[in-house]
Amino acid sequence: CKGTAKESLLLGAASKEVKESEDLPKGSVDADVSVGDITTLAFPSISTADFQFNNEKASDIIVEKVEEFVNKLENGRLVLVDLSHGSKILSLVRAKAAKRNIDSKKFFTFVGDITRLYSQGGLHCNAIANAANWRLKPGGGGVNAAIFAAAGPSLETATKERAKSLLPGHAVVVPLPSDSPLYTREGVSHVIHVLGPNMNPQRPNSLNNDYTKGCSILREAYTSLFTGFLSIVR
Ligand code: AR6
Repeated sequence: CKGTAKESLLLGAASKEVKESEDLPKGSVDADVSVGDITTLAFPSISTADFQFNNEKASDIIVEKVEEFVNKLENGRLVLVDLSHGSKILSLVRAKAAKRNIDSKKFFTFVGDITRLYSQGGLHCNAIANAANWRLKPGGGGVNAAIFAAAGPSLETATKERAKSLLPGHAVVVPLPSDSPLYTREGVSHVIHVLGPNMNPQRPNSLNNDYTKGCSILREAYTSLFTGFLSIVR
């Protein structure tokens, strides 16, 4: 899925090298950024911050689901993102992915703000995933607050046209209106909202530490997310 003419212009004008970090696996420098013909999904680790899901278990599920889906992407790649170089989930996933047969050009981790991956990190992502709340509302905290704030009010309107709420484990793909700063500045054409399992007793529908249910819902969440991304790529 090639970028639009507008995106290509944006990419051509602002093309820059990827800042390789010591955190990035070998090969991620090939995560050359400005390639319009590679479709990229950037996603945060669903449920592991505000929703308090166990990092070890979440990292197993991320690697399992990436391995299942990555080869279905002919010309696409998946990038797990977090804000800090000290991110526990990124290092767990990197270590576990390295032991599996996963192409490091098609899956890698990246440190940066998911709403600024192109303008600050030089990484062009066509789609970004949001760890949403069930009402699909702006605010709250974490990545949800950041994505809605960066996208501007048109994301809320576009989201409402697609879905009013989400069940845990489900995702909804929302095309981003072309007036959104995430589109014009970052080249993001789709936001995929996904609702993960909640282990935080202060938030709605807490699973009260039931990791049998929790793991099953988290698997379902990544399946819905990656299936949604595949529907854009095809
Ligand atoms: N860029 C990249 N990664 C981020 C960013 C960012 N701007 N902000 C947070 N992360 P969370 P959850 C990482 O809490 O656990 C919200 O209030 C973060 O470090 O956003 O699924 C919603 O409204 C972590 O690795 O999502 C829901 O109610 C990951 O993103 C609830 O939180 C997910 O952290 C969802 O909680």
